[in-house]
Amino acid sequence: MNPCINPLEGLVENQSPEEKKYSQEVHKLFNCFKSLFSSKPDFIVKVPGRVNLIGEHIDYCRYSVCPMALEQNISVAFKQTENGELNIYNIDCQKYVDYHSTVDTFSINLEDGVAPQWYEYFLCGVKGIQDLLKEQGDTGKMRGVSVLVSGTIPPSAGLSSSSALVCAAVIAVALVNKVLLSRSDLASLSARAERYIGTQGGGMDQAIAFLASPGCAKHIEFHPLRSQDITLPDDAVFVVGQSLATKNKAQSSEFNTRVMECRLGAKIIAKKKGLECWKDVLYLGELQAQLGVSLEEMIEMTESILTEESYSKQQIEEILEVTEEELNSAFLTPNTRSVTLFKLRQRALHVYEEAHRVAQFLSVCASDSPADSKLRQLGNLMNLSHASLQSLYECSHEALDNLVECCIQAGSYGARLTGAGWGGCVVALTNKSNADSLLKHVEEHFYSANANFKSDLIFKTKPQPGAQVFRCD
Ligand code: ADP
Ligand code: NG1
Ligand code: MG
Repeated sequence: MNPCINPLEGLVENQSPEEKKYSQEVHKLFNCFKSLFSSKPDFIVKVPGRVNLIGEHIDYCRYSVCPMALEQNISVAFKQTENGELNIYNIDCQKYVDYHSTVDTFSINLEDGVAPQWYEYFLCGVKGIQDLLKEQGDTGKMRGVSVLVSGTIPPSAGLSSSSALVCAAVIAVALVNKVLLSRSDLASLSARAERYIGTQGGGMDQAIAFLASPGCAKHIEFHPLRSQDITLPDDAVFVVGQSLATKNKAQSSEFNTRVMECRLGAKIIAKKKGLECWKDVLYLGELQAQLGVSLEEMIEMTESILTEESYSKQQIEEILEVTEEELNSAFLTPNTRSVTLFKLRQRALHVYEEAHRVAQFLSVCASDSPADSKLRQLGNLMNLSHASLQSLYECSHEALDNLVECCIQAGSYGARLTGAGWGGCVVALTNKSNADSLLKHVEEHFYSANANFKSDLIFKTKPQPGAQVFRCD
């Protein structure tokens, strides 16, 4: 059983230098909150960003993933309000405008092709707790919050700034409403809540935000949500670098199109294999479980059943024996209804092969091979993952490919895009003795041509704990 978020965990004395560094951030946020609201916050919550080592675009197919939590985080100072008021401010008020509403009147307004407002990610968390209170038959008035948000996760860079913000909102609204949930339940609720922003994510980001442990990566499985420490080779160092291309996932339909392609591929294979429940099958992982076969067999089946390069909407309607209206309303999201061509084989092959790579990654970590051989095998799996995201899943970006290549030139065992892609970050595996020279090489060869180098563009990861709550006495 995972411990509950403990609101009584105070700002401790005798902190390590690392904690003191954070403590300065906390004090800055605390003081800004005091001057903004003329009273101190009740709590400050800190939620980490994450990097996924392997297992990309498979969480929403119910396959497991291997993320770790980062030092970069979203921190939110907050206090309960009277009359259900919501006052949402950002410390970077030049970039992020404030928002005022109430728990009864707020709304999340999604518009095709337009990035959501930043505070709408916070509102997703409010809505998540509101749904829970309704489900529980709570008829009392929901309490509101005044919040001040600050963040160090580069936004739209695949390190999960959006989920850190949603999870922080869930914690804040849960605490002022005296809702006590386990970390696993908070993660699942936050994953559902973030879907109000329009993206149909699988839950990896919210899971690691709550279930991370310091010093290690986690193997996260879904349905039901479970997590286990991954013992990485002692000498392994994971480096994360920004490609400098960004992508807001809720602005375009690409992320959801991938989710729908996986869903439609699963349904078609299920129907062609004669599964009675084919109409209910939503996930490629669920399909494998229903058929009771290995990942290798799923790969062969995908190749023999999904033979077309791409499928038109009409072809899919004919195969599934549904009308366009049924396809739109029962299977597709609002922002994927106008998609005309779906690449079902390529997406399903990526998913089954990537799920297989996750299993191989874990078995290499658990093996007693010599350290250097382990690093080579893990690096190779990361390279294969990137190649698959590039060619089968088509979610890479020229800047990501160049940065991956640059890391390999710098002696990395392997490198890949991390997070959803189409921009964002790369994660590269190296060893302790090569790590600094890799950073220098990438600074000189990638960033010198692209940007004024700042040391936070590329960094060695130090896995952090999951969400923490500090009480402000
Ligand atoms: P990511 O890969 O970082 O999760 P998304 O596109 O999913 O990228 O979400 C990025 C969005 O999250 C930003 O456009 C912004 O609206 C919101 N966001 C991220 N960080 C902050 C922050 N520090 N303050 C306010 N909003 C933020
Ligand atoms: P980012 O990189 O945060 O947009 C997204 C999804 C994850 C997962 C990865 C790809 C959300 C909130 N996050 O992450 O669930 O599918 O892409 O592996 O939708
Ligand atoms: Mg995101």
